[in-house]
Amino acid sequence: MEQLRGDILVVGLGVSGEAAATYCARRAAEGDPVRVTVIDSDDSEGLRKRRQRLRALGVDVHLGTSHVSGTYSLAIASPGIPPHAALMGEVRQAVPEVISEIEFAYRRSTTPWLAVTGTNGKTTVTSLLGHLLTFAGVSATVVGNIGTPAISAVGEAGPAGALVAEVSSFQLALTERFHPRVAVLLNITPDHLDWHGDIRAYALDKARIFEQQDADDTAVIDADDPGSARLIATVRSSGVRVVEVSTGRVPDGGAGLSADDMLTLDTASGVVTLIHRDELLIRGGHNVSNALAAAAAAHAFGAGSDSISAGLRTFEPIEHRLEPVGIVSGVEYFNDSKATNPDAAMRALGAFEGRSVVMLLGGRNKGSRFLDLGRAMAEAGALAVVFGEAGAEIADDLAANGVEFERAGGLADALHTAASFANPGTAVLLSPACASFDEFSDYADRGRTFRRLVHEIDEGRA
Ligand code: UMA
Repeated sequence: MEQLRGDILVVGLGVSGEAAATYCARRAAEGDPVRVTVIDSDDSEGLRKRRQRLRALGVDVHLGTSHVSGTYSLAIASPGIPPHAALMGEVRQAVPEVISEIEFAYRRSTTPWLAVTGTNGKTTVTSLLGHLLTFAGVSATVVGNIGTPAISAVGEAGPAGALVAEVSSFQLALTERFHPRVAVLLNITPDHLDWHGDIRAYALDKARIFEQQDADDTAVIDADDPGSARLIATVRSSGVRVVEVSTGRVPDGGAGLSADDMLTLDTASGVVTLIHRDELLIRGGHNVSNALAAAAAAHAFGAGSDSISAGLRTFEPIEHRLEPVGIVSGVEYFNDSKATNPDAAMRALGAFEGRSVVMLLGGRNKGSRFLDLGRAMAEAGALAVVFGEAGAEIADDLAANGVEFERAGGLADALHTAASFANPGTAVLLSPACASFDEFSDYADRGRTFRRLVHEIDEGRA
């Protein structure tokens, strides 16, 4: 790997900023001619702890300012900083090249990458893909938006390994050379409009996952979702092999569900039947589609069908995604805290067809409307408890669809309200359709709190 050179500015001291700065500092300690500075417009106790760790590595850290001073050749921007933030304006003025941490990690790595994006399902598909590759004997490291910054894994995956990255639209927006050998696009529905401005800009950033791909690469694209299906022709016309995914048919050369509900791959050497949809441990129609996408990506990377089938059979539900957290007095509770937009909440509701459901909806709105969700809830006969900052907006859209709901203050109040009227056999589903930041540090904090509160009800402590 060539030496890392120049004056680098890391913008934002979240987990990815700290990982990027640590990597640069380590390269400097190894003798690379590089200097690294970090800037963050906030100043909190958590950030000061990070500053302390970085200072010990010789990194210069500026907190509580959006003013960029000094000269830099490259800026590595954290995904959470929107393009319209004052800090980004300053950075663009002062630094000739601004890239994301994922782009930086890609430039510094020598292993092949597989990347997964989409509005919803990307964490599940990324973990499942990592699991399938591991079953196939590939030493796969799962990184990116899922939690572990890609740069901290660079150098750790051996020469025979692969990096499997969950990539968000924020991370893709600032890529240039990012070139995954296998790229997966699951769906594109409105989300993060406060960051991107509008759905068009959001979709263009998502499509950047295919930008550098060529005839040796594979693009796995969901053909059932109108937002992602729209890109199939364009990607195919650029010479990339496109593997379509559908739960309504088995596409030519693609991955699909057969008439007898078998997950099936149409490969160059014939049609391969994997497993029956009921053998999946992850529930709901959207997870059949997720499983097909992961299977297609693993196959494109060389995994055999037997190991793919075995991996599909053994993949367990992951934390905060339709995670069963307990049954109290016959009422079953599910933690789907990762559903931070209305489309994700609708998909979660779809996994409970034919069951009585109470949804806990609320948190901080990211610029969404909840009318489609309200319509789906009315059709399913689902009830709701709305809570948090967005509670009133959600209530209006549910009322417009005739959905019955109760109002609550925060999450704990919402849970207790739901528990007080849910009948045995009902599923109480935290699939909030909003971000968590009005009450929690992130969706995981919200999910853990929910789990704890359910256990407290179970133990009679609440
Ligand atoms: N900041 C500024 N100025 C600003 C705005 C922010 O200085 O104007 C600073 C903040 O004070 C903060 C830092 O920038 O210290 C922001 O860090 P960050 O939000 O980019 O967060 P990280 O901790 O680096 O985490 C990021 C991803 N966060 C986001 O995209 C918002 C994490 O995804 C990811 O797991 C992590 O990198 C490792 O790759 C989280 C997420 O919410 C889970 N993702 C969104 C989603 O899934 O919907 C896309």
